[in-house]
Amino acid sequence: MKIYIDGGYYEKVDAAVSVFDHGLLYGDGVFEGIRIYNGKVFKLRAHIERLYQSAKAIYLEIPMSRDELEDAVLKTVEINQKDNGYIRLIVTRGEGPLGIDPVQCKGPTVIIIVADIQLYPEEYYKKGIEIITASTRRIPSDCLDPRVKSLNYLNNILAKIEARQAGCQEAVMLNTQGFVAECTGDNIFIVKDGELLTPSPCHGALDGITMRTVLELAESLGIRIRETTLTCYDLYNADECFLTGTGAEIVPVVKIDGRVIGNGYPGKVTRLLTEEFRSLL
Ligand code: PXG
Repeated sequence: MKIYIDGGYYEKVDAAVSVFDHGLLYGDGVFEGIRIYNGKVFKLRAHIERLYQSAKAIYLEIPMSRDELEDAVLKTVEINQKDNGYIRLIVTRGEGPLGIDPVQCKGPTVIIIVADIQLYPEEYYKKGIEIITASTRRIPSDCLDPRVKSLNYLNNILAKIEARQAGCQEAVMLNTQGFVAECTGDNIFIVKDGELLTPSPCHGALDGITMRTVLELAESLGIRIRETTLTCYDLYNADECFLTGTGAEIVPVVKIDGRVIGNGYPGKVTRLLTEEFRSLL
């Protein structure tokens, strides 16, 4: 495995950043998770764009152009000879003094890791998964815009622990008003009366690239779509529910907080969108 750090390539054992890097000290940085399918990087430009927008929102200037970063990602994939896998692109504030003020940081650290992806077992896609609502809320958008994919995932991690303790893989996170935002690492959709509904970023969701892809697919299939306000009541009474994310792709949900969703099996719209999504890869 060859890891890119600031223009150089390092073996895993030698790939290191300073303990004074503000990414480590304060979670001060941004990242992307990207898939490689059959030798092709999926939606690379969209991920690069989101990374730059996250960085801009936190006053972090990435020390290379979008084209240069895209080339660096493609070169790292090529060097690692990965036809199917996962790319973690990270930009931290870089090394600086012990203190939150980033003014004396030397400059951002850019890291590209190409690795294997830990996939959900196929059974989850066939049968669907059970999820819970976490008591840990999503950080309100008036504190940190949910579209910033920052290195600080603490509240998502706390919600993930709640999911695990309940014997589930994922948890729904509500915003501080009690509306559904998303899951810990996935966006959430429901189907109700033939319409496809998902919370919008203004409710606390990351502007997911898989979410956008699914909305586009649905539109092209003539399915009515709406980014809207959802409550737990809406989830419990949905005809279908599924999650989307770079890691999960599209995973059906068949039980939420002990309530069976629809008939308890992955629904028709979910299966159709999954088929269409897989045909893109
Ligand atoms: N919400 C959150 C909070 C996320 O972190 C998504 C939604 C889905 O977005 P995309 O753009 O991927 O459709 C994410 C993405 C991991 C991992 O290692 C997590 C994500 C992506 C890739 C890997 O757990 N989260």
